Amino acid sequence: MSAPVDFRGVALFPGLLDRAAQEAMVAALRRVAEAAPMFHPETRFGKRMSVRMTSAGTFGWVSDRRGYRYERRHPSGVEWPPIPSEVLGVWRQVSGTDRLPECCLVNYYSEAARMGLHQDIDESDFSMPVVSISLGDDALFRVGGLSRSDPTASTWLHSGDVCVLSGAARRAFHGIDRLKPGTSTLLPQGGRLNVTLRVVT
Ligand code: MD3
Ligand code: FE
Repeated sequence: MSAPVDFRGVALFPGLLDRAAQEAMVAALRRVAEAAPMFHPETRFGKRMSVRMTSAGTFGWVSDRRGYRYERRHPSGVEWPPIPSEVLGVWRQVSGTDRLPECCLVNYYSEAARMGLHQDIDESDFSMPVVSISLGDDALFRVGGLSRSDPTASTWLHSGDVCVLSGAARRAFHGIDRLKPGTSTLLPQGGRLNVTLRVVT
């Protein structure tokens, strides 16, 4: 494993997953989505998010008219499936902690989907990193500072790239502005899958 690239405090491991590893991860995520189908979360204002999501692990991230939160069950009432071993392997490789992730959030971006600038601050221990895995089409990732109005910088994330968010970057504002459709052949229908691993409690 080569040393990460520092991008505004985010540790980037470009191409950490080769094609075979990416394919195995997609297959594992398909099994997750069979047990816990992807859904479009709604904001508490009743607006549908453009990204579809599901989760694996003890907790999943959900959002609806009651607001957003971690839940032990999928909206259908079933428990979230276990985090795939392929995904846990990446966490072990890059997270630098012996704790295991409690939530594996899986985001699917169609060509038109985006994710507005936000912070991930629903977890209780910010000394625990977040690990993110990109699969499929290239995505324009934006990262700023600890205030929404801080200057931001952007970089493209490619299929197989892994990011580790720790230190100050763990609470930085970030988002996905857009995809570059047709840049990857990994997902037959195109689009992008992003996996984020978090310790919640
Ligand atoms: C920077 N996901 O799920 S991944 C999210 O590509 C999320 O789907 C985006 O933001 C995506 O919350 C960005 C990279 C990422 C993930 C978590 C972070 C960057 C982060 C947490 C803190 C700072
Ligand atoms: Fe986030």
